[in-house]
Amino acid sequence: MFRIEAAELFVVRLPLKFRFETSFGVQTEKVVPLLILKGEGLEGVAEGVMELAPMYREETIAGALHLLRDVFLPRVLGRTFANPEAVNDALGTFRGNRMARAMVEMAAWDLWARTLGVPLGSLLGGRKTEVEVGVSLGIQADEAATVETVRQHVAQGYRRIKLKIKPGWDVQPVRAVRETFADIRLTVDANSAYTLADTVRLRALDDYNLTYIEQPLAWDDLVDHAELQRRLKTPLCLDESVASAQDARKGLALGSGGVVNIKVGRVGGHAEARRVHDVAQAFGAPVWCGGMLESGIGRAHNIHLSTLPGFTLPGDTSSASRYWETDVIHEALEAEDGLMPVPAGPGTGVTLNREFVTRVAELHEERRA
Ligand code: OSB
Ligand code: MG
Repeated sequence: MFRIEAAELFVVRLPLKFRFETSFGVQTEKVVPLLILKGEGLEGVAEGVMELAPMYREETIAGALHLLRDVFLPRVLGRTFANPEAVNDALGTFRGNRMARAMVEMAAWDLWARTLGVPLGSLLGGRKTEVEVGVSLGIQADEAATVETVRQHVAQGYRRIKLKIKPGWDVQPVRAVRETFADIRLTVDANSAYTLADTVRLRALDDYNLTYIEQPLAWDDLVDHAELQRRLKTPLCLDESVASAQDARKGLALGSGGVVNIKVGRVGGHAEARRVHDVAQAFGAPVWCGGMLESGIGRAHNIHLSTLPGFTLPGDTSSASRYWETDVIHEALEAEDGLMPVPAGPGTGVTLNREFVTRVAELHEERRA
C-alpha cells in the first residue's frame, strides 16, 4: 500500500550532443517532461515521451500537461493504492493518451518499488543485471559519414546498429555500411515514411541481411504492414503502430510484422509494456526496448523493462553521455561493450539531480490533494 500525497511537474529543455535527423525532421534538443509522485516519505519519478509537436504519434507535451493537471492527478492525489495497476485503474477508461497516462503509471511503479525496497526490474519479473544495447543513428550527410559513424559505434561495442532511412535515402546508406561491415547486426527505421507504392524500393533492402525493417508504413496502419510483410523476406518491426497489447496481438495475428519495439512510455506504462511482451512471447516474436532520446529518468525505466526474458534483441538504450552534456540524474548510465548495467537499488535506482533540474526548468509546479 502506498499513499500519493503530492506531485511535482518539471519541463526541462536539454541540448542534444548530436544532430538527430529522421524521416520526420531534424532534432537538436529535447524537451523533457518529468513527473514526481511523492508519498511514504519517498519519490517516484517518470519521464514523458510525447513531444512538442505530434510528429511521431499524436500526443503532445501541452496535451499531457493539461491531462495531468486537470484529469489524471486529481484522481490519484490523496489516495492510497495497493499497487501501480490500481493507480492505472484510477485514471479511468479514457481513450488513448497513453504517453500521458504512462507518466503517472511509471512514477507509481518507481514509488511502489521504493516502498518495497526492490529494484523495478525485479518487481516486473526481470532477472538480468545488464541488458544488451544497440544504437540508433540519425540520417547522415552522405555514405562516407554514415560508414564513419557506424565505425565509431561498432568500435564502442554496440550490439546492433540501426540506421534511420527515408525515401531517397535508404538503399544507399545500407549498401555502403554492408560493404564495410559484412557481419554486424544491422536494422533500419523509416518512421512511417513509406507507402505500399514503395514496395519495389523496400524489397531492395531484402539483399542486405537486415534483422528487421522498423515501421516503414503509416503510424496507425497494421493492414498495409501485413501486405508489405507478404511481399518482403526481411521481418518488419512495429514501433509507432503498437500503442497497446491489443495492437500487438492484432499486428502479430495479421502478420504485420515479426518483431515488436516496446516503448514503455508509448504503450501506457510498465504493466501494459509487460502485456505487449507477453503477447509477443505467445506468438514467438522477439521484442526489444525502443527509445525516444530519453533523459536519465526514462532511460533508467527502459533499462529495467529490458530485463524481462522476451527482450532478446538489443535495445536502443545507449549510453546517456552520447546524448547529454549534463543529465537530469546523478548516476551515469553507460554501456560497456554493448552491455548496459541495470542501476542497482530500489525503484529505478537513479536519483533526480534536483539542483540542475530546478535551475534549468522551464516549468516547475507542485500539486497537492
Ligand atoms: O522511432 O525509435 C524511433 C527517437 C525519437 C523518436 C522515435 C524514435 C527515436 C529513435 C532514437 O530511434 C532512439 C534513442 O536513441 O533513444
Ligand atoms: Mg522507431
